[in-house]
Amino acid sequence: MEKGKIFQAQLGNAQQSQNRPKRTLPILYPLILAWSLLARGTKRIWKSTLFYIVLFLVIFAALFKLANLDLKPLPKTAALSESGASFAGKLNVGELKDKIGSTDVSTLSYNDWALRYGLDQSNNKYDDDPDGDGLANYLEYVHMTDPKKSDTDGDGFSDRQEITNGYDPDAPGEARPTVEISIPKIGVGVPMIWSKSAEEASLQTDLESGVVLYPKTASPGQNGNAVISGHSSNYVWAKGNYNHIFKDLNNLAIGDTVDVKTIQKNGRVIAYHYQISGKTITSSDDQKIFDATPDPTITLTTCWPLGTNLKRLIVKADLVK
Ligand SMILES: [Ca+2]
Ligand SMILES: [Ca+2]
Ligand SMILES: [Ca+2]
Repeated sequence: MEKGKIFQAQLGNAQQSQNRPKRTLPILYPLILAWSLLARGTKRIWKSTLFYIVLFLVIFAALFKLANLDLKPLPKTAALSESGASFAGKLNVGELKDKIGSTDVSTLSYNDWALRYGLDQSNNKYDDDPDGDGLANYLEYVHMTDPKKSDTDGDGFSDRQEITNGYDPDAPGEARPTVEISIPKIGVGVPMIWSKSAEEASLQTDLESGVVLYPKTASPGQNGNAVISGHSSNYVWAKGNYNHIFKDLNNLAIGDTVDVKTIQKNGRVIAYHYQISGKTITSSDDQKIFDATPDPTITLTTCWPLGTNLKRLIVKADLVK
């Protein structure tokens, strides 16, 4: 081959390789280098500084990971179905999880908790109520209240009274747990505001910060009908970030889920799961939406049709037991 052609051929190869995209991740460079040194099979590589650096890094990473493993996490979340709290008979681990309605609560942490308060840890004590506050031990555990003290925060109201009425049992006074409502199907994730007044002006102010729970209706997770209202539309100049939060409520169907999370001051997060049981459209002054229910239910309401306040769209959901 002529010299000129060889040069052209080399140039061609060089251009080809320049055009090839470089896809190797920078993080892989030390590994590739170490591998290529190993592949040569020469004894020198065992003396190579690079090899020891890589070896050191691998051992360091493994030890770091091992040191940071949390082998016994104490779960802070629990799902709960509180209605029908009278259970009898001997219980085992599976039954405790069934009662709490969750698989993410370990019996280890229940036992740790029981130990802290000097409770009998045997399996048939979940339903005991040594402090007589009406709250079984497993519910005291769920709320992280004192199973041997009827009024954990010492504010004059028993743990059971506070929980039933939507107050934080482990924070004195009229403290409320923080509540978040999520409806995955329609992409809703919104704070729930404990409205103190059903006056229109007051409700409108509360609606600037989320959806509102009407006063004197049930608390989320507890027996009764919790009536929760949110905007489907509002004036373009209206304040707040939740002016269209319930615009897709009509897309919900029976069986869809509504999740309600209550967060207590002591860090305890309790998740209640509801399922849509019905949907209807009614007049804007229909008081039936406030009808009491014996079991824990939620009534979600919003103005309907979209862009008007002529009627009300009502979606009902029942607590999953
Ligand atoms: Ca109790
Ligand atoms: Ca108690
Ligand atoms: Ca109390």
